[in-house]
Amino acid sequence: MVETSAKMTSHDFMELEEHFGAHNYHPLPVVLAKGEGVFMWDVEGKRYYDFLSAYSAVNQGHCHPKILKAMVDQASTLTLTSRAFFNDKLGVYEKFVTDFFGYEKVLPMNSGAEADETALKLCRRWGYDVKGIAKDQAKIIVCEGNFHGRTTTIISFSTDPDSYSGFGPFTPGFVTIPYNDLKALENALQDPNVAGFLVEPIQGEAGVFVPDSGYLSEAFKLCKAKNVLFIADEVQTGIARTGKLLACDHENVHPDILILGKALSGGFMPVSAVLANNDIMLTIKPGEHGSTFGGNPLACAVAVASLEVVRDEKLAENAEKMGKLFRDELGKIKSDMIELIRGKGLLNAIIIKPKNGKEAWDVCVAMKDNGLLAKPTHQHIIRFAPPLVINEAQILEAVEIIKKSILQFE
Ligand code: IF1
Repeated sequence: MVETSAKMTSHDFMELEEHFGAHNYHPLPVVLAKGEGVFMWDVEGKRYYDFLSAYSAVNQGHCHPKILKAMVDQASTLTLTSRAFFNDKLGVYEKFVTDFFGYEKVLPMNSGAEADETALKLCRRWGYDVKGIAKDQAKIIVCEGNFHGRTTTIISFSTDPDSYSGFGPFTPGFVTIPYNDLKALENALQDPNVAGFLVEPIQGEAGVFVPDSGYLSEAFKLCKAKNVLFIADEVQTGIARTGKLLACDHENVHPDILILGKALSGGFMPVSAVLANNDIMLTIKPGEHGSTFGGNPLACAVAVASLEVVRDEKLAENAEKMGKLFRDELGKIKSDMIELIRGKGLLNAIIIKPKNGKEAWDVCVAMKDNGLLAKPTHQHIIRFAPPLVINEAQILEAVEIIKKSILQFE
């Protein structure tokens, strides 16, 4: 029996999740109750730097007042109509977001995985209707180490056994090539049934794997030469995280299909989007795709406010500057546990070399105790992705916490 009362401790809340929640996560032992800007507070009132930002969903900082106001105003006016009717927020948002990213059309969804699924369906449809691929023969090229979400089709082309094992049978029609390998892409593109190439501009789950400079622009060119759609999953890398509005902007690539999620709502609610031009987007006709919540007025109001914050507070510029400072300062820490520091803007990671049996998880627990939250990926990598509103003094203080935590194991 689990008691619930006003005096509940972190331990009690963790026990509740253990008892009543599915065991599909293994969180750090911290129970958060409040967030503001770059900080979060636990149930006992201890303050932490947030160096995960909910996997880059909270780029604008926790509970940003401008997004909060847009949300509360809209929530007290109209939240959901379904797409059976028009609403007075959707078109306004659609004009705003297509202008913002430079596309003719947007298709609104909710989660990142849904937007990826939408992009895959859209790509296949374009492959049949425009490119002329024979029925059910379309292929989409994907990369080893990819992460695009948890749906059955998406895990069908995951190369991570944790993601796909025991969940088959799988969706066919995907061709896997190594990431950051242009020769492999060129070879795979020889097949005339290829309709698209789906790629993360930086691989997040793979451990913030930054491809060689020139990879994205060359890959885009190779796709164009074979009339294949270049589809960028910027769910994690997009919306100022890497120091530009989009990670593809670093190489002046304008994807044929752009997938956004996470920070499109500043962390307030699930809002995702697929952007493309008319020749692609209009291949899907009424009744052929949709979602109850996609394009709801609340999401539209929140998304407009979230993007205005990114623009008005120059978050891409700040991410670029603070990211440089962060990597420079991290580089000064003298510890043989730090094997490598990599990243772009404020999407960074360190690779941890285990020492005396202590690995990335132990470093994250030590950082938590010292007041900074980050999460290991793949045992030996720690991702560092604070909200993009972070300032210089905060970066320096955070690096001190990281340093102190790593040096604990010397
Ligand atoms: C979890 C990772 C990050 C994504 C890209 C689509 C989606 C994601 C590039 C799906 C989601 C998440 C989900 C989160 C952990 C996380 C993650 F470690 F698994 F890889 F961010 F780095 N495309 N990424 O990164 O978006 O459907 O979740 O809204 O707990 O699974 P979603």
